[in-house]
Amino acid sequence: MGESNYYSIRMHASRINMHVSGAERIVCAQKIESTVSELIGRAMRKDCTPDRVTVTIDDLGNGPLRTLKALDIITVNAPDSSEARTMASDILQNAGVAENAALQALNFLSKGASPSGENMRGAMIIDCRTGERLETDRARGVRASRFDWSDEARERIKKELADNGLSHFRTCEALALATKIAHGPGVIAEICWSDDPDYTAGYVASLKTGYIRFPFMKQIGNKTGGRAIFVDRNGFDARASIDFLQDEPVLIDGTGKYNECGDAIELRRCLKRHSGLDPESSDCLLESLKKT
Ligand code: WAQ
Ligand code: MG
Repeated sequence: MGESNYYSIRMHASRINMHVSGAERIVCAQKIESTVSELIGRAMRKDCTPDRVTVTIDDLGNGPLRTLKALDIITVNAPDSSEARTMASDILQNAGVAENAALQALNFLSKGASPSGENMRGAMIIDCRTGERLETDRARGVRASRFDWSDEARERIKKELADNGLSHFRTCEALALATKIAHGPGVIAEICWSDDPDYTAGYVASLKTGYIRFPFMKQIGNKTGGRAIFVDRNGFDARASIDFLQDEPVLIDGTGKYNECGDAIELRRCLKRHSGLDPESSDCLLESLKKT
């Protein structure tokens, strides 16, 4: 393993063949050992002690690593999950998803998107016009992998989030994941909420809107969650897109801005104004929010 290389380190913990926790990092050679022990610590700290923990270390070679700036964040303070999901659907439509496709995704996510009615391990891939599911394995879906914050960007985002009352590790991780997914070839938008019954937050993300989080995307105690990635099949190369999501290493080395939005009326006004703006500008939604 060469000195100047980056390494992908992935941890997976299970109990009786059931997933308990997982995490991944991209680090330089000097940080391999400390990162491995940090990830093992995280695997063992769970209230549900795993009976198997695997750690995989892959040399990513010494080629240049793709770097990305994190999406901007907007917290929308919708009071409950039904309002949050309605607003999420509006945002998806603003990002280019057909109403029917957005509703299909919400429907699958609410009832458990795997054929058994359980949660999937990864994400659904959904045609943004027709709502068709395109992933070949409907239980596993597609898992985005090989992304991480640079040390500096991680410190900055952690502080920015903590200053706004968001200190749960999930927010930081989901933002990194959503940033990678949003940059996927053919990707239009993503929607997600956690399968953890104690974690009610979810988000809609796209290059156009940034990361729009809702503190209450489901009711507390609800064990159903998942992810849907909407793609535009015009000129779409499914292989290239899935290869990017699963395999291309990405380091997030820049942070975006943070803002809050009070209610549906404010968000609608802002989305309406926004739909006339340059779709290539990733922070224009945030900008138009400041003007409301
Ligand atoms: N790639 C694709 N899909 C995934 C991945 C992945 N790497 N990891 C999880 N999923 C899917 C899978 O279906 C899970 O059931 C579902 O997503 C939820 O995963 O405060 O914690 O790890 O702003 O439970 C969002 C809000 C939290 C964070 C998301 O997801 C915030 C979360 P979880
Ligand atoms: Mg989970």
